[in-house]
Amino acid sequence: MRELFCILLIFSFLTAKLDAQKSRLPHPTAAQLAWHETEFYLFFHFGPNTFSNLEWGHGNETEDSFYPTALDCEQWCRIAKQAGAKGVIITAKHHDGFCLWPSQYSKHTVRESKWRDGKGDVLRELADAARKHGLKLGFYLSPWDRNHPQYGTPEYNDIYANTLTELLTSYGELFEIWWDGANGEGPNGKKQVYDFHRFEKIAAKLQPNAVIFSDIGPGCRWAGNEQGLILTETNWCTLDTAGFQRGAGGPPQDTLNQGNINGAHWIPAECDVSIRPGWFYHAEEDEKVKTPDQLMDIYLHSVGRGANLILNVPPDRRGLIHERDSASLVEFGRKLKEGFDENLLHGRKREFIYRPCAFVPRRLIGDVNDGDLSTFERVSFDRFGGAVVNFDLRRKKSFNSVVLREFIAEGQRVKSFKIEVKKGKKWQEVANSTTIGARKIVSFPTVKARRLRVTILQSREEPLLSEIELYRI
Ligand code: FUL
Repeated sequence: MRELFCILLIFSFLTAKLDAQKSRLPHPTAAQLAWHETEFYLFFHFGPNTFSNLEWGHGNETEDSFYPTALDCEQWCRIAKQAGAKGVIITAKHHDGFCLWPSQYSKHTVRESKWRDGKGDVLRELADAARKHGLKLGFYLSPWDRNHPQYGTPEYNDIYANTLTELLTSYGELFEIWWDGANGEGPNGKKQVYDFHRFEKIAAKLQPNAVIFSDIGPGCRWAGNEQGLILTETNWCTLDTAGFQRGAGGPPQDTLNQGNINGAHWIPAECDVSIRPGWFYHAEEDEKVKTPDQLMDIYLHSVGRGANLILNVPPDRRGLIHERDSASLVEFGRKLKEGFDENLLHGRKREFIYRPCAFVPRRLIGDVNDGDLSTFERVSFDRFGGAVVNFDLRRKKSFNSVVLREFIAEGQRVKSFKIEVKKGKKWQEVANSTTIGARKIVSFPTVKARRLRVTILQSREEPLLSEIELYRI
C-alpha cells in the first residue's frame, strides 16, 4: 500500500512538472529573456538637432553643424553605470537622416563634417566605451529620413536594408534595435512604404540576440506613452498584432500599455521617457531636468510593473552629459542601490508552499528567495487550500515593498494576488494587485511585522514564482 502511494505520489509530481513544461502559453525567446533581465538602460538622442535646437530636423542641416567640442562617450557610460543602467541605445540616425557614423549609403554623415576632420565615428566611440564599462549596446535607426534623395521610392528600401546591414555587422553584438513609428514625407514630398518584413529578416540573421522594438515588436512593444509609465497595475507581456502596423496603424495606446491577456505573441512593453521635456538637448531645459525622486517614481511604474525602462539623457553640444542630468542620475542610482540593497527575506524559510519533488530536474528547482532567476517554485492551489507563500522573519521588521518575479520562461500566468502581514492573531492585507510578469514592485505604507504572506488569487495556469523579495525602500 505504502509503495503504491509512493508511486502515485511520484507520478503526480512528474506529470504536474510536465504540465508546467507543456504549457501552451506564449513565452519569451532566449533573446527576449536576456532583454527582460536588462530592465533599465539609457537612450541618447544626439545629432544635428543638438546644435540646431530642433526636435525634428528638416534634413537640410549642413554636416558642419554637427560639431561636438569635447565628445566623451566614456563619460556617458560611466554615468549610465552609476545610474544603475545595464545598457545604452543611441540615435544612429534620426528623422533628419544624418548618420553618426560614416555610412557608405549616405552623403549626409560625420564623414562630410569638419568634426574630427571627417574621420570621426560616434558609434565606434560609444561601442568601445560601452564594452569597456560592461554595458549592452543598441541602435535607433529611423526608417523615416528627411534627407535621403531616394526616400519615398522603392530604392530607399534597399538603402535602408544596406544601412541596417552595415550597422548590424560593424559594432559587435547588439541587444536592441529601435524602429521609430514616425513616418512623414521625405525630400520629394512622398512617404515611404517600408519593407519591414525584409528588415526583420536581416536583423534576425545578423543579430539573433537583438530584440526589435516597435509599436508591434516583434521583440518588444512601445508602451503607448512617452512618460515612461505603465499606467495601471496590469501589464501582460502578450500582444495581438494581427491587423496592426507600425506607427499610425498601431494598436490603441491603452492596449499597448496593458497588453492582451490572451495575446498570441510574447511582445513585452518598453517604457520610453526623457529626463528633460525634449528628446534632444536644449539649453533652455537645463532647469527642467527630472529629479531623482521623479526618476524613481518612473522606475517603480515601469520596471516595477514588469516593463523595461529606456530613459533618454541627451548629450549636449560639447558631446557630454550635462552636469544637471548627471547629478540627478547619479543620485537616482544611489537611491536605487540603497533601496534594493537588503532583501529581508534572504535566507528566511518559507512555509506552506508546494515543493516539487526530488524527481523534477534539479536545475529548475529553487527557492522563491534564493536570488536565482533561473529557478522557480510552483505555488500550487494545493492541499493547504490556496496558493500561499508564508514567511516568518523571526522578529518584527519594518518594510514597505515586496518584489515578485514570475518564472516567465514558462509564460506569464498570475492574474491577481494579495499581500498580508500578521497583526496579533489576524492577517491584515497591506496590498493587492493584478499581474506580476518579469518583476512587480508593490509598495505600501511602512509596516512593522514578523510574518508576511503572499497569496496568488487568480492565475491563468499554475503559478510559477521565481522570486519574492522584501524591502524597506
Ligand atoms: C518619437 C520620435 O519622433 C521622437 O523624435 C523621439 O525619437 C522618440 C523616442 O520617438 O517617435
